[in-house]
Amino acid sequence: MNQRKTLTLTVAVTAFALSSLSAQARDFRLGLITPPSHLWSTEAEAFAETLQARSDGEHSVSVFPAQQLGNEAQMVQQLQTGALDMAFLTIAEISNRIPDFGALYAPYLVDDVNHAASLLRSDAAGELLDLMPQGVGLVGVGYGMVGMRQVLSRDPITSAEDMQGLRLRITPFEPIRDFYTATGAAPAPMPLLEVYDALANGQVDAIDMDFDSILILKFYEQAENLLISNHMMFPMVGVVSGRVWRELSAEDRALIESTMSEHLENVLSGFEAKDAAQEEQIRALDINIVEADAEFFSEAIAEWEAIWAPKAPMLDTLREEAESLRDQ
Ligand code: 3HB
Repeated sequence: MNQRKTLTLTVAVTAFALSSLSAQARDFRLGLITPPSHLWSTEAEAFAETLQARSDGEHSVSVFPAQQLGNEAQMVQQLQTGALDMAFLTIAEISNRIPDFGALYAPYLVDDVNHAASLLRSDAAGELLDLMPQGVGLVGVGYGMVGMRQVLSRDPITSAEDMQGLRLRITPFEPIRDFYTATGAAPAPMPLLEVYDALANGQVDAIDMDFDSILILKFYEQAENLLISNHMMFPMVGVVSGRVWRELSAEDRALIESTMSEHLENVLSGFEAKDAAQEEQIRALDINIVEADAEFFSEAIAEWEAIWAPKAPMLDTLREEAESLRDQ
C-alpha cells in the first residue's frame, strides 16, 4: 500500500472511531463524601439531571454520596485509573498531592463566604486548576465550597491557651493539621461522617467544622461551645478523570464542562445565600458562643506561614487577588 492510501485509511478509521465515540452513550459515575442532604450532593443530582436533558437522554450520571465509593483518597485513585468518572472533592486530598493548593487554606486569607466565593471565581484560583491534569491526573472543572471553618468544642475556648492539648477533629489534610498543631492542639484527622460518633463517645474534645454541617449533622447535640473564628475557607472542586476525559469527544467535553460549572456556581452562590441565616440559626441554639479573629491565633498563623509560604508559591498570587477583591 502506498503512503497516501495508508494515510487515507488512517484518517477514515480515526474519523469512524471519533464518530462512534461521540455517539457513545455513557452512564457516568460521580462520587462524593457528603450526606444526601448536603448542598454538594443535591447539586450533584441536579447536574446529573441537566446533563441528561442537555444530551437528549444520551448521557446519564449516577451519583454516589456519603462516601459510598470510598473516602476521598480512594476516590482519587479510582479517578486516576478511570474506574470512577467524576467527583466533587474537598481540596483537602488535592492539597496533599499538589502543595500549591494548600495556599487556599491560609488562615484569614478571606474574610467571609462572599470573599471566599469571589476568590474562587478569580483567575488566580483558576491557575491552580490548571495544575491538576499534570499533578494528579484529574481535570478540575471548577470550584464549589462550604462556609467558613469554626471550632465546636465540649469545653469553652476563650483564649489561645485553651487550645493546648485539645484533641481536635480535622478533615484529613496537611495545611489544617499544621494550623492546629501550631495552636498547641492535637489534631485528629477523621472523615466527616465519623465525626458525630467520635464526639459522642469522647474520642475528640472539639471539631473543626462549618455552620452548615454543624446544623445538618447536629454536632451541637454533642458539644455546646462554639468559637466563631471564620479562620479558613473550605473549597470544593468538581473533577473529571483525566483518562475518561481523553476518551470524550470535544462536544461532550464542552457539554460536561459548561453543565458542571453551572452547578458548581450554584454551590458557591448557595452558600453565599444561606450563610447569614445559618449563623442566625446557630446563634439561636442553646450553646455558648465566643468570637475569635486573626489576632486570637496570631502565633499559630505565623508558624503556619513559615511552613506553607515556601511550599505553596501560589500563596502570594492568591493574597494579592484577595486583597484586590477587598478593595472592590
Ligand atoms: C469536613 O469537615 O470534612 C467537611 C465538611 C463539609 C463538607 C465536606 C467535608 O461540609
